[in-house]
Amino acid sequence: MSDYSDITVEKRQPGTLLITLNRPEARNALRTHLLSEIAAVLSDAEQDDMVTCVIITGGEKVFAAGADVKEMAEHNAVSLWRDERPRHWKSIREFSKPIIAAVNGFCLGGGFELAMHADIIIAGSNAQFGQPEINLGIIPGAGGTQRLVRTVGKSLAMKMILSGEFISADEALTAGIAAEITQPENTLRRAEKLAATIAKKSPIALKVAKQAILNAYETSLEQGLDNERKAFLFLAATEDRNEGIAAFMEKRSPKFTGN
Ligand code: DAK
Repeated sequence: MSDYSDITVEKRQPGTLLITLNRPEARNALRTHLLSEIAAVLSDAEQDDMVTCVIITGGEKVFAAGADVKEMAEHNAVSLWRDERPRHWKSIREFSKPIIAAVNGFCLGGGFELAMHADIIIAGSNAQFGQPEINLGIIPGAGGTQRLVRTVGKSLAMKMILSGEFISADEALTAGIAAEITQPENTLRRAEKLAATIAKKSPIALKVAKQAILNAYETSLEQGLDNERKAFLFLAATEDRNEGIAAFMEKRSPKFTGN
């Protein structure tokens, strides 16, 4: 799969698709074309039963330095109004399968927002997270003000977005941004191991679980519990649920099909 200029895409192990941001000369800045390539890959992956889990990484040195500032300089209010990027972010947001971000080095601005679109962040110890948009006289534009506050709470979100200061991988772990920290050379390997574990689960249960968790951001506890109950009942009608329970009883590994 080499039809892309700003990313590389590989099926590295059963069930896992690896997307690597590939603009090292611009610290993987997310120009519109790069975002459109991610959206296109995810759109294909959504339909591909061979893909259960997606990893997004920027490599060992940098995840992404944010939106492409040189491209942004060409925009005015009207062109931003017509901008295609919100559509690409929407595609990423609506992808129904699990996404793991394997983050080393700078993870800034739109790059941090991309990582926060992922469901799990594995961070290298050299990772630095930040929303430096305020230094440019703007604010985060791909959900940063909303996702960060929901993840870390008001005080840290305010500190990061109002000051533009970065936080370390350790602070990101403590704040709940990252699920784990590893040595930078192991970040991708750890993400792949986790993806391999996830890819063995029922694809339909994974999607339902992801949606149920994301619903927690949208609803009251009572409504969320009600949604969970309905999702739980829905899964009770799936072949995968019968297979999972049968496999346990028969002391064998389940063979999930996503049905
Ligand atoms: N855009 C374009 N080029 C970038 C870049 C960026 N964000 N970051 C780095 N580069 C380029 C540099 O210009 C330089 O290119 P040359 O000068 O060699 O041609 C090359 O990458 C290497 O950069 P440095 O020499 O600066 O490398 P260092 O390792 O010393 O520093 C750094 C790395 C990441 C700390 C530094 O480059 C930096 O501070 N970069 C800018 C970070 C930043 O301000 N990011 C926030 C951008 S604003 C929206 C959605 C999202 C957004 C907005 C709207 N909508 C849907 C409406 C998001 C906005 C943002 O993310």
